[in-house]
Formats: sequence, C-alpha cells, structure tokens
Amino acid sequence: FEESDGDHGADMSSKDVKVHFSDQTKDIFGMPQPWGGHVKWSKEPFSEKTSEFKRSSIEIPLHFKNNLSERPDDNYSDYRTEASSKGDPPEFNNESVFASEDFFLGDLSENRPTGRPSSRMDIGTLLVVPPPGKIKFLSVKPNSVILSWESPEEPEAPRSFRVKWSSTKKEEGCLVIRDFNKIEVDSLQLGQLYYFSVATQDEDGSLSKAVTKSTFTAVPPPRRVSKMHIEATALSVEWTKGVNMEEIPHRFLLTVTSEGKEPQVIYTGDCNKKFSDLESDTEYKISVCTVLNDRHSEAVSISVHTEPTLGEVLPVLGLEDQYDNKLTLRTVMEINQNDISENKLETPESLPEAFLRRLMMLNTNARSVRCASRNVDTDKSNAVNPLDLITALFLCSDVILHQHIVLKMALCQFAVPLLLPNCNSGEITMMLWSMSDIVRTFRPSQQAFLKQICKERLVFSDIPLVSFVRLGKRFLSKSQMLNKLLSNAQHYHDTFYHSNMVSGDVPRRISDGLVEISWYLPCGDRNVDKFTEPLAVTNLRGDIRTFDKQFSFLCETSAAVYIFCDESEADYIKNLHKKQVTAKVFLISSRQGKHFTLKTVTMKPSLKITDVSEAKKTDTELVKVLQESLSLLLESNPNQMSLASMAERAHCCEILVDDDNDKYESACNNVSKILQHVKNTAEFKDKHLSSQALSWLESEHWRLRKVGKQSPENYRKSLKAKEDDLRIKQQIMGMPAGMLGFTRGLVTSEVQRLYFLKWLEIKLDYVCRHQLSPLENRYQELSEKSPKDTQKIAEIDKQISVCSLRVEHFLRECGQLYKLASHLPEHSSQRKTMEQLPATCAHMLLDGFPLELVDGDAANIPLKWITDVLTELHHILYSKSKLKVITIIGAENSGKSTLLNTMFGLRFAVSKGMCTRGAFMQLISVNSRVRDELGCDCILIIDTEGLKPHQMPRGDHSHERDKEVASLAVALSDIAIVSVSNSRGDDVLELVLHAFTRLKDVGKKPLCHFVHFNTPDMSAAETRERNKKLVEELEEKIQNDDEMKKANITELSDVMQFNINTSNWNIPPFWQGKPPMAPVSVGYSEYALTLKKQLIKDLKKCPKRGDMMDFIKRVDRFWKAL
Ligand SMILES: Nc1nc2c(ncn2[C@@H]2O[C@H](COP(=O)(O)OP(=O)(O)OP(=O)(O)O)[C@@H](O)[C@H]2O)c(=O)[nH]1
Ligand SMILES: [Mg+2]
Repeated sequence: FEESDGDHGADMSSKDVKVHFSDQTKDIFGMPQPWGGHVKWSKEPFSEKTSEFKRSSIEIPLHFKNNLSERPDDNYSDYRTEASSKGDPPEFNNESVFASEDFFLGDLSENRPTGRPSSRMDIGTLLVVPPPGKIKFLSVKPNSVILSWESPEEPEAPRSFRVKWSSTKKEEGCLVIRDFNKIEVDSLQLGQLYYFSVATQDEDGSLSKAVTKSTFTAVPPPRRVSKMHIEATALSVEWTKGVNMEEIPHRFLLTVTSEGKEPQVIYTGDCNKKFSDLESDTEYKISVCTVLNDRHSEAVSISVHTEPTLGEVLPVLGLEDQYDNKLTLRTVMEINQNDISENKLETPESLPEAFLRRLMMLNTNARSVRCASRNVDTDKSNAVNPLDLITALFLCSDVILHQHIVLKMALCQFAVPLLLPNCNSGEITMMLWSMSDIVRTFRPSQQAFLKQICKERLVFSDIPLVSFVRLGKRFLSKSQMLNKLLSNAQHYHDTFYHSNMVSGDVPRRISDGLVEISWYLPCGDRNVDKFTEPLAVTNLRGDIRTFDKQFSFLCETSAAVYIFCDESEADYIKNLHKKQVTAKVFLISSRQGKHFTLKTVTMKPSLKITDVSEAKKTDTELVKVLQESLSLLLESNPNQMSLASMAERAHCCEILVDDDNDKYESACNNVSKILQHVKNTAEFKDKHLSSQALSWLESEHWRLRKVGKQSPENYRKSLKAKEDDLRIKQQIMGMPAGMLGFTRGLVTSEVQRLYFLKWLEIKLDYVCRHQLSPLENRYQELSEKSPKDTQKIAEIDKQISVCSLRVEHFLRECGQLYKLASHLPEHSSQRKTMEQLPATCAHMLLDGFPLELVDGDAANIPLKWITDVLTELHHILYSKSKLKVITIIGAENSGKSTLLNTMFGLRFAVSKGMCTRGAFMQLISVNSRVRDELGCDCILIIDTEGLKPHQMPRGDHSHERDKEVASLAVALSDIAIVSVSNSRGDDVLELVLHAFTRLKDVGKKPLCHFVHFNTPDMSAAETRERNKKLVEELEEKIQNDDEMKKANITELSDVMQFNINTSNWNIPPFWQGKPPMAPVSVGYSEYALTLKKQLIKDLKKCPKRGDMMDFIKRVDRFWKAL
C-alpha cells in the first residue's frame, strides 16, 4: 500500500490508497494471468465464509485487463480507474480506521477467466501510528519557514515527529524532533516551492501516515522605494533590489492607484520608473513588488502627490491671465483705489498686489501678507505660502518687473530667486538677468585694512557660493537656521522665509525646487562682521532627490554644499559619486531632529564620511558649528565663481538662463559695438557725444553769463554763429559710430530696447566705476568734513562730470541730434531714425524709465526734444494726459531720491556722494477708476539735484544749476517736498525760500511738505515743537531777506501752501542696523506710506490741471522766465 503522493509508509486513511503489487505480491497471488481480485482490509480477520464487507472493512475490486507482467510496477492509476469503473468501490475514510489497533490485511483474488474466487491470502497485520494534526506555517521568509502542527488526538500517542522537506527539485532534509510541535527550517532558497511532511514516529521507528503541506518561500520585497522627481503630470520613482536579489534575474510589478481611477499595472526590469500623463495635484499610491518565478513579494508602497499645475494656483491668486500676458512695472506702479482708500485683504486674489505694493515700498513685512477674515476655516483655505506667491509673481511678470522686484527684495534683505521652477513646463530658469541690477557696497578684510570699500554688481563678483540643501524629510527649519547664521549679533533678520513665519507652514504647491540666494557682506568692522569675506548663500526648497537638476547645479558651482539629513537617509549620499561634484560636501546629520553632527564627505579615492563636530543638541550650537565651518572654508581660499559665469553650468544641467533669448543677445551686441569705442570716457564724449557743446550754447543763449562787455544782441548773434558752425560740422561728419549704435539699440522692440538700456547701463557703470568711485568718495568726504573748501569740491565735481558716462549722456546727445535733424534732407536715413526717437523715449517713460528734464552738466532743458517727447506721450495716451506733478528739492545727498523710490516704487539713481544731477522725471499712471477723484490721468514725479549751500559763496554762477533746477521743479509742481538736512538745515532753507520766491512772478503757490531725514523717534510734543520751530525759522528768514522784501514777500503763505500740522515730517532712519547687512527699517517704509497717502489726499484737493501739452507750455515758460 502506498500513499498517492508517493510518500512512504502505509497510509490507511487516505482516500487515494494505491495497491502496489510488488514482485513479492505476484508471488503471493501466484500467477497465471490475467487475473483480477479484491483487496480487503478490516479490523477483524477475514472469515472465509463471509464475502460481505464488515462495517469497518473495505474492499477494492481489482480488475486487470492485461497481463500483469507487461505492466510497469508503478502504474497505479490504471488500476484505480479500472477499480472505479466497476462501480461501488467503497469510500474509505478516517472513521473507518482506528488508531493503534491491529488491522488485518487480506486479499480475495479472483481468477477472472474462470470467475472463481481464489483462496484468500493473508498479507500481514499492521499497527497504525496516529498521525499529527494539521500543519501551519507560522512564518514564511525568503530563506526560512517556521511550521507547527497539532499533536495527534490520542493522549497516549508518541511525541516524536519526523519532519521532512523537499523542493520540487530535490529532497532537502529530514529531522526527528521530540516533544515539540514547531520547527524552523532555514537555508531554503527564496521564492521556491517546498513540501513539508510531518509524521508521528513511535519508539520502534514506525511512522504514522504523514501530514503534508507545501508553501513557497517568500520573495524579498524591493527596498528604499522613493520618489525621484515630481511634476504636475509626471513623476518618477526609484528603488533598490530586495535583499540577496542582486544575482537573481527578476522583475518588478508596479501598481499605480489613485482615487476613482482604474489601477495601472506595469512590469519593469529596471529599478526606476517614470509615469507620465498623470493628473496634477492628485494623490497617487505607487506599490512596487518583486516578481520571481511568477511569485510576488510583498508590495512596498509610497504615496506621491503630483504637483498642482499653475493652472490651479494662479486662479486662486487672480493671476491666470498674467501667465501669458505678463504683469508690467507700469501696472504695478499705477495709482489705484488701494492708494485712495483702505482695502482689507479678504481673498487670496488680493495677495499679489498687496505683496507687490508693500515690496515696492520696501516694507520688510511684505512677505507676510495674508487674508484677514473672521472665519478660521476661510483663513486656512485662503492661505497661500509666500514662496508660492513669489514664484507665481515671477512666472507672471515681464523681465523688467523681474529686475525691479529683485532689486526691492534685495534692499529688504530678502533672499531672491536664483533658480525658478515652473511646475507647468518643468523648466527651471536661472534668474541671472533679474539679479543684474543688485549693486552693493561692502568691505572685505583687505579693503577694511586699506580703508577702501568695494562697490560691486553682485552677479559679476567672484564670491564663493555656499549651498544648503535637504535630503529626505524635513526635521528642522533650514531657512531659520540660515537666517541665524547670516544675521549679525546686533539684529536678527529673516532673510529666508521659513515655516514659523506668517503662512510659512501652508503647504507649498508650486515653489518646491526653488533655489534662493542671498549674500553675507562684511562692513569691515570686526565687532560687527560674522564673516570677514563676502559669501553667497543658496537654499534649495524641497528634497534633493526630487530636484536633482538643481542639486547637480549647486554641486558643480558651489564652494561647499551642506546637506541636512536624517541618519536613516544618509545612504543616499553614496549616489554622489555619480555626479560631478566640485564642491566640498558636508552633512548635517541628525538623529530624528534631535542631535546634529557636522560631517565631511570625501569622494575620492572612495566615499568616506567623517565627523567634524560632536553631536550638538540645540540650533544655537549647530549655528556656531556652521559658522566655524564656513569661516574655515573662507580662509581656505575656496572656489570662487561669479553668478554670470555659472550660466554655462546651468545649461549643462538643463537649466535655462533668463537672458537666453535673441533679443537679449542682439541688445548685447549693440552695446558691445558702442563700447568698443569707449577707451577713455572723456575722449569718447568729445568724439561721439560732441553735440553737448550745443547744449552749452543753448543754455548761454538765455543766461548770458559770459556776455562780458558785449551787447546781449551781439553776444547772442555770436552764439548763434557758433551753433551754426557746429551744426554744419556735424552734418558733414554724419552721426558718430557711438551714437549710431545707440539709436539702433533704441529703435527696436520694447523688450529689446529695455535689455539694451539696462545692459548699456551695466557696462558703462563697469567702465567708469574704477575712476568714479574714488572721486565720489573724496567728494563725500570733503563735503562732510571741509565744506568750506569749495574750490576743491568744485574741482572734484568737475572731474566727476568729466569721467561720468551714463545712458543719460547718450539721451542728451539724442536730444541735440534730434534738433539738428530738422536741418537734414527729408529723405536722409539719419533724419528718419532721429524722428522716431521722441516716440521711443515716450514709451521709455511709460515703461518706468527716468528721463532727464534738465541736463545735469549744462543746466539746460533741450526744449524741442522735451516738447516732442512729451507730445508723443500725449498721443500715446490718446490725449488722456491730465497731469499733476510732485517734486522733491532740498539738501544734497540727504535721501531725496531714496524717498521717492520708496514711496512710488520708482528707480531714480541713488548712491552715496553726489548722485542726481539736473532733474529727472518719471511717470506714474493713474487707474481709470480713480482718475476723476484724483483729477488727473497721470502723475509726474520730478527728482532734482541736491542743493549745495556750501558752494554758494563762489558767486561765479558755476554752481547755480542746483538752485535753478530747484526753482523750476517748484514752479512745475502741485506738491513740493522739501528735504531739510539736519546738519545744514538753515542754509538749505534759505535756498529753498529763494527757489519759491522766484515763483512769485508766475503766480503759483505749490503745496509744500518739509521732511527731516534720519530722525530718531520723537514724541508728539517734540514733533509739535519742531514744527513750530521750523515755521518760525522760515518766517524769520523771510523777514530778514532783502530779495524777498523786494519781491513783496512778507510771510510764508505768500510763497507756499503750508499746514503746520500735516506738512512737517520726521522720517526715521532708512536702515535698520548697519549696512550692508541691514534691511530697510519698517519704520521708514511705514512712514513713507503715510506720507504717500497724505500726498495723494493733497493731490485730490489740488485744483485740476491741464494735460501734457499744457505742462510742456509751462516748462517752456518757466524755464525762460528763470
Ligand atoms: N543712513 C542713511 N542713509 C540713507 C538714508 N536715506 C538714504 N540713504 C542713503 O544715502 C545715500 C544717498 O541717498 P539719495 O537718495 O541718493 O540721496 P539724494 O538726496 O537723492 O542725493 P542727491 O541726489 O545726490 O542730492 C544712498 O546711499 C542712500 O541709500 C537714511 O535715512 N539713512
Ligand atoms: Mg538724488
């Protein structure tokens, strides 16, 4: 008897009992063939007489068709079939057999041909050992299985078990265990089918029937399943093979599920997979399991949220139209309802404007804008992470606004975008052009020693770059840590926005992958400076595994990369060898955000991680360690590279650069053509900008300063003759190459023109700086320390004037050439080009470009040029050009331009030393909805050259320009802001009063505001006292001034409208702390806002004015009158 599955031992309970006729059996039956028979077994010995079965016996009829000798020994199935087909083979079941009882096996053979039964033969008796109960697998691992089984039911049953196991390929092992129902079988092969059989074994070694069960050993699941890159509609994941699977060929099965979608099933042989065509802003579950011999491992799953598309975020911010139709500086500067009345921020749509307005006013709280509502839930759903807001604004602004925003952000000491991600297109853009306007003054150790300063355009400076990135989960605020690192002890500043700030904890939706940059710049004072050398610091938002391009770029360009990571994730660092890493790499390794250790990572000859510091517990300790590490780095003369020279690396990392376009390239070419002529600025001006002499002649025509003893008529005639001479000479020589290049650069598309002007400005600045910087420093030093040395000051002033070469010099030349062009033949190409210029300049004004009104050298207004430019502007505005004018006059270098820029978001030139020369104007549009209320369509802001009382005694007219300019400005204005220097208040007041006195003739009294800059906090009483004193001083001056007496001016109200309570302003200091690391003070910005509101209120009250054409007439009239 054998068991059906071929196992050994007699199995009395199996249904599939097979009767095996061995040779011996043949002997028993004793051939002749063919034959048939019955096999019977029963509890009791057979009785020969009984042909019936007993209850506990069974008979299997056996019928053999053929000669048995022809059959192979083990051909059981045929017997069985035969047996079954005969019908009635009794079922044999467990109940039929009783354990541990003697059984008698017998045989009743039948000789088929004769039909007579043969004699019964005894085969033997059998004692049945009780089998164990069912097998259970307690654990199935790739290499081991733990199985257990139940004990036999009989209490007396033996307690030894024989366990055998085998794979499909071979028998693997056998063990007999005593008094234990459990065993761990190890050293198995993974993913294989194994059979396990357990049989009870009695003391004699007899076995029960075996209980069997089979199982596959487990397939090892994949490890470290992680997301590599996430976009709006695509994502990629990667993983490593399961344990011990390196050598075994296998595949992976990936299942991608998301709510309400059919699961997607994909097989791959690789260890990474990119999925595309996904839904944006959706949660996906990605499960990966190993597949070996059609067996699957357990699945390892991760959840990934695809990026929202801009299409989802921009509408929330009300910016959806601006993605294609970019926001411009003009719109941002526009005066609208929000300037007129207080509007609460109730919806996220109001956030971009609110942010931009505050930023333009240099409010260092600008990033903390949020919607205010009484409902907490609404507040939450309306919240937008400020980094998303900034990213969205950059994606929706034009290139000029980019530059403007960056400039203002840098003044607020906010980190600015270096690499800007676009989650819609997947593009990353390096914001090189946008940053090119940041110019900063600082003092590295060597310059501090030499008492010099560095004034540099930061994108072109070779400053070591240090990058801070994160691997894996966020365990501390990297940004906050950086802020602590970059803040000087005197003043903490949030350079990088972080999660503990307003709305900083709102999940970022479109700004992951953003790399921001900021700079640490020393002031040269060792008591203040944290680092004595300049340092650029970048901060990548998001996990480096997801933002590999950004990370690669930083590894290639930085002097050092600091990676924040948890110890458990540090394995990923091994991947660094695949990258081109030129930076020194440091790990800031943490144990679940609790202990931080700084480690260095060396890549060659093999990867090695070494501790630099001991484990630190607090942020403060860590900041100290980082500071030491950075100081050491700076001392080691690290890799230095300007941002401009990183552009090439950006391209290699598939990162775009914002100046990668034909227009920019063409603008740069135009600039290069001009610059090839600029070897020496004075020479260049002589040769290429020679019409300046005409400006002098024009100015002299009115002033008659050198008339001497000639009659004015004769003198004017001689001037006219000189002018004609010059004009003819110019006609013969044609337009000089420098100017030809300039006009070509101007007369192009708007964007190209703006690129051209900015690039020219940058390049000229670069050319002149080394000459101008020392002169400007000297000028400032002299006018502060020895203001009486007017001779020297005048000399330096002249040198500054000679060495300077700025865009306005070219534009002045345009003004003169334009005037001359009317004498050229009508068909001449030069004339045609020149005739386009007024319209071009009108567009420049509209684009927020400051235009020179009074020539800062010749003190002349090129009337024809200005008239035609403004007339063009009038046409461009469809004659809707009703205008009100705000001007500023007052003490030189007191912060006038800075105040205008802060109040109106403008870009008048600002710098230390004498900066504004002559007068410049900028135009601000008024939104059509408030035009009626304000009584104008636009506001013209005029910035003027500072008054220089210390130069008054010279009396040779050479320094009267500033006073003339001030008088003109006042005459043109509806509101005049007067800056009173605290140090030279008295003298300036006198000049101011003279400027106003000259207006008596034109019968106009502008509203006047006095501002005192750099005023520390004052109480209300102190302010009142100061206001009173100012009025008294002014009145006294009027009383004592002969000129005024002559002009019949006896009191202040004769020359200006002045309200003692609302027209005197004490403006707090501009910087909060010590530059260059100081941000603009919140007090200054808020004060500027209050002043701006007052100015707008006043504008509303001013009588309605004429339009641009009327303004032109006024300029003409006043200038001639002056
Ligand atoms: N410390 C300090 N510096 C200021 C303040 N306001 C402006 N500045 C700085 O002073 C310098 C001169 O500022 P400007 O705005 O150009 O001064 P300005 O009166 O227009 O100068 P001119 O046009 O040359 O007469 C710049 O470097 C400003 O950053 C202030 O309140 N405090
Ligand atoms: Mg100025």
